[in-house]
Amino acid sequence: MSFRKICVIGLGYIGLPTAATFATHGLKVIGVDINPHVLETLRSGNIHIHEPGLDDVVKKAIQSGNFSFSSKPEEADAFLIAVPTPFQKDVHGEYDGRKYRLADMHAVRSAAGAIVPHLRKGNLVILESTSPPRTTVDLVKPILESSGLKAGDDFFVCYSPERVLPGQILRELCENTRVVGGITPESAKAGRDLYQVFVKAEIIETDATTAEMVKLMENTTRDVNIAIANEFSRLAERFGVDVWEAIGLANRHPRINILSPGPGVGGHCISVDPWFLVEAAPELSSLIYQARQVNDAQPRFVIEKVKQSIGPLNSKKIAALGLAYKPDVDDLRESPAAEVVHLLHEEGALVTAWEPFKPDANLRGINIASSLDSAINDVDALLLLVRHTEFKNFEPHNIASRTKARVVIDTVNAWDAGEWQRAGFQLYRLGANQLPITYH
Ligand code: SAJ
Repeated sequence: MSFRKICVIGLGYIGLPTAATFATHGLKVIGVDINPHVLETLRSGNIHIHEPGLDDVVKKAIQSGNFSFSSKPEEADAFLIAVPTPFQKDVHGEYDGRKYRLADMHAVRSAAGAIVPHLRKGNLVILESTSPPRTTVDLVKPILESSGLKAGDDFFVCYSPERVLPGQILRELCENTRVVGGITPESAKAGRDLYQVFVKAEIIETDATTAEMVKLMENTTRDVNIAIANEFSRLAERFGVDVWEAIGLANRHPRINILSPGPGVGGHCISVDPWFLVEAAPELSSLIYQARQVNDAQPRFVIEKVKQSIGPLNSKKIAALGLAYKPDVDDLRESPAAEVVHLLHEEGALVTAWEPFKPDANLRGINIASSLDSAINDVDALLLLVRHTEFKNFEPHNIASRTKARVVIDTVNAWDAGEWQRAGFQLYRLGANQLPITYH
C-alpha cells in the first residue's frame, strides 16, 4: 500500500517528531492538535517542546511545503493517533485494600471520534498512544466503526507503540525496531508499508493486543528494575554500605545489570504505564503494584536524607538543583524532583528551585530562580535532584565561591565526595550513609 497524505493527531513529544519525519520523507502531513497555542507556535516556525534537533526537522518539514497544521483531521490515506494517555488525577480503583490509578482515555476517544467523519474505504488508522491492553480492539475499533465502515474489511487498524527515548527521539524513531500490531494481518501489513517510509530498522508484524502488551511490558520491566535499585539503596544505607559502589561491583557479574537509584521515577511513561496493567488485572499484578509503591515513595526517602544531613527543615534555606523528570530534558511531567521540592516546602523549608532547561517553570507556591547564582547564593544547602550534564560538570571550588552553603546532598551520584570536601563542603549521597536511619 502507498501513502500520499496522512493526518497525525496530537503534536506532542511523539506526534510532532513523527509528523515532521514523515513530511521530510515526502508525505503530505496535516499535523492536528486541539491546543491553539501549539498550532500558533508551530505556524510561527517555532516549537513548543525541547528535543535536540527537533526544531530543525520541523523547520525543514514546513519549508518543504509538506507540513501544515490544523485543529481538526481531514480526509487522508492514513491517520495516526499520538495523544496523551495520562492517569486520572482524582479517581482510583481499589483491589484487596490496594488503591490503583486509572487510565484517562478521553483524548484517545475524542481523537478516534474526530477521524470518523473523514474515514474512507482503504484508509489506515494507527494508534501509537500507550494504552491498556485491548484498547485498539475494544475502544478504538468500535468508535471508528460508527462511521458505518467495517474495520478489517473496509479500512485497516493497527496499534504500533512508540519506543523512543526523550532526548534521542529523532534518531530512535528511525533506528529502533518497530512493532506493528494489526487487528488483521492485512492491517499489520498496511502499517508496515507506512512506517517503511522512514524506519530503517526491522519492522515486525503482530496482532494489535500483543503490540500493546509489548509496550506495557517494556516500561513495566524498567519500573520494576528501578524499584529494586531504590530498595537496594535503602538497604545499603541501613547497613552502612555505599549502594553505588555495591551496584558497580554487582554489575561486573556477566548477567547482572542493576539500574540506578534516585529520587524516584517520573515522566509520562514509566511512572504511568505499569498502572495500565494493574488496572486491567489487579489480581494478577501485585509485583508491578509494589514496584510503583516503592518508586512513588522515593521522594519521601529523599526528604529523610535531607533531614539527616541538615536537621529539622523548618526555615532552612535549600537550593534544589533540577526539576525535570530526568537528565538533560525540559519535561516536568510526574517529576520526582518537583515532588521533592513540594514536600520540602510542606515541611517548612524555604526552597528555591533552579531548572536550567525550564527557567520559566511554574510550581505552585515554589520560588523558581531565574539563574543558578540567584538560587544558590544565600542558602544552607544544595540539593541535587537531576543529573543534568551541566550540574555534573560543576567545579566545586567555583561553586564554593558562589554560595554560602557548605552542605551538598547528591541524590543521583553525580559528584565526587572527595572533590567537594576539598572545596570545603560536606557531601551526603542518597544510598551511601554514614549514620543508620529508619525509613517508613
Ligand atoms: N530512572 C531511574 N533510574 C534509572 C533509569 C531511570 O531512576 O536507572 C528514572 C529517570 O530519572 C526518570 C524515569 O526513571 O525519572 C524514566 O526515565 P527513563 O529514561 O527510564 O525512561 P523515559 O520515561 O524517558 O522513556 C521510556 C523508555 N522506555 C524504556 O526504556 C523501556 C522509552 O524507550 C519509551 O519510548 C518511553 O519510556 C515511552 O514513551 O514510553
